[in-house]
This record gives sequence, structure tokens and C-alpha cells, in this order.
Amino acid sequence: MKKISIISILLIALLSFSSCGKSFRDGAKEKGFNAGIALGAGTFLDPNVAKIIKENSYIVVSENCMKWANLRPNKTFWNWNDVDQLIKFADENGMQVKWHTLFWHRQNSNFISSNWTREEALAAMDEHITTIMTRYKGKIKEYDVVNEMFEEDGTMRKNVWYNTIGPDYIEHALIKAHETDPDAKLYLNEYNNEDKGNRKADAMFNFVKDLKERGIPVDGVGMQLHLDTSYSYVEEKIRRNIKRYAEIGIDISFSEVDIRMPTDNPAAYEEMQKERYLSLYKLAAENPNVKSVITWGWTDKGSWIPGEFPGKGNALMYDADGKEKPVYKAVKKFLCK
Ligand code: 9MR
Repeated sequence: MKKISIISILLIALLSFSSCGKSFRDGAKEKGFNAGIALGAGTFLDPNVAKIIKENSYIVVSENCMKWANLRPNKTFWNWNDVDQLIKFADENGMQVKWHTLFWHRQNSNFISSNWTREEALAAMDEHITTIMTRYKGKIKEYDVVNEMFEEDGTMRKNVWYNTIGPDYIEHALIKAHETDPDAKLYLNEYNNEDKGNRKADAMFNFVKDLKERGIPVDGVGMQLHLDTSYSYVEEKIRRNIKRYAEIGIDISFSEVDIRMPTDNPAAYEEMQKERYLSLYKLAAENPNVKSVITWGWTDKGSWIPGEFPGKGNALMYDADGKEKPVYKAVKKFLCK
């Protein structure tokens, strides 16, 4: 009797530990890409959270603490603490850290001025790049250099850097970043840029192709992939886009993945969400130039979605109580194969 119960406990423990004996992140690694998670500052100091991150990530990124407003609230004070803590946690657990983001139109510091001359703006840009990339040389190997540089119609977004420096602000940032740390992988990150044939996606591809042809250092393109079950999803359009980037030697990161749905009737959308998550991980496994799949958070509790899209949520693979959802189990099963 005692023997039977010990055996059954062992069996249950074995089954619940893993269906294949591999962690989620090792399954992804074997398929050729890094699985990752975006983290709120200090969240990983909670041992229960740390356990989930360790199971699921070989790459981590900060949700906010590397942005100007958080890192440099004024001209002279740099808040390195949150970044340093994240790097320490990552180092201790065999993970890479990705920088998000050097330049963006949101979450900027008040002292960034639209009245700057081109020279003043270039000097501010250079100072930002060299201060960060010198400090973290060899520690941070991948940077989102510019985030969200296009409008939906494919024209360039008129952010403060565009307005003060001009359209060449991106190549200036890339050149300076490469000069500061030649080993760092330099990415341009964007949303709604995953489908070949979409105006923004095509504009971005042509822009990056032109940079490559002119010898400007650029290694990768981030496709944020904040998806919504109400939008159409065509796997083939994403596949074609990934492949054209492979042809010009550009890596891809699925950089901020989540798939939101209406929260009033989640059961109606869960199957669709599962298919789309699976499709993304399959695309990553199938295409060697897809280097990472990073989810924007891990649990529905901390997700940015309900704040920005009232009535939408349920977008991640762990529920609000930190429990694995069926979608997580389905993706893990695929990664285990
Ligand atoms: O998840 C981030 C949220 O906590 C911030 O309030 C928000 C502010 O703009 O930025 C969110 O992250 C964004 C990311 O940096 C760039 N892509 C879109 C993400 C969701 O808004």
C-alpha cells in the first residue's frame, strides 16, 4: 500500500514536472532560438517569479527601466540600479539581456527638447549611446537602437529625433552604437511590421535593405507582435517577410509577443489564440534567422493590455494567478518534440 502511494506520487511529480523532461527554454534552444520574457523592474526578486523566468527564458528584457524617463529622469542622474539588478539576475541564471530601447517617441525625459539644433540633438544622442554602451560592453549583447520609427502608412514617424536631426537620425544612431560596441547586435524594433505586403512592413524592409546596401551597421529587425484575436492572422505573410529578411542577412526577433482577446467571453477565443501562439513558435523554429521569441510579460496579472485596451486581456500564457494555461502547455509540447 505504502509502496503504491510512493510510486503514484513519483509518477504525478514526473508528469507535472514536464511532459518531455525539457524546460520550455531548452526546448526553444534546441529548435534554434532563445525564448524570453520582458520583466518589470525587480519582479524577479520574488523567488516564485524567478522560478518561472528561469524555466522559460534565455533572454530577458526590461519592460521600462531602460527607457529615458526611467533611466535618466533628468540630465545628470542616471538610475542604473534596476538595470544592474536585472543583469545580475540574468548572469546568475545563464540568460542574455536585451536593451529596450535607446530611442523612442514615448517615455522620454523632460529635458529632451524639440528646440534643440541638429548639433545639440546629435550630441545628446551620442552621449546617451556612449554612456550606456560603454558601461555595458560585453554584458548587453543586443540593443533595440530605435523603437517604432514608422507610421502605419509607411512614412517615417516624426518623433523628436526626426524633427531635430532629420531622417538620418537612425543611421547616425546605428553607426555610433556600432562604433561604441562593435560586438553588440543592433536591432530596429516595430509593431505591425510582420506581414509582407503591409505598407509599414514593406517600408521597413526597404529601409533596412537600403541601410545594408550602404554598409550601415544593422543586424536585426524586431517584430513586436502584439496581436489581437480580432485581427486577421496569415502565417504565410509573416513567413514571407522573415524569409526576405534572411535573404539580406537580417535577423529577426519576435520581440514583444502577446495575443489579446475580449475578456467577456475568453472561451470563444482561446483556441484561436493557441493556434496563433503555436504558429509563431513554429515560424521561429522553421526559420534560422529568427533568433528569439520574447513575450511581453508572462502573467496576465502584470500585462499592459487591460490598461491600454479596456475590455481586452488574457494575452499571455500564464493566468493572473501565475498558473500555466492550456496554450502554454500546447507550445511547450511543440518545443519538446
Ligand atoms: O509595457 C510597457 C508599459 O508598462 C508602459 O506603460 C508603456 C509606456 O509606453 O510601454 C509598454 O511597453 C511598450 C514597449 O516599450 C514598446 N512597444 C509597445 C509596448 C506596449 O505599449
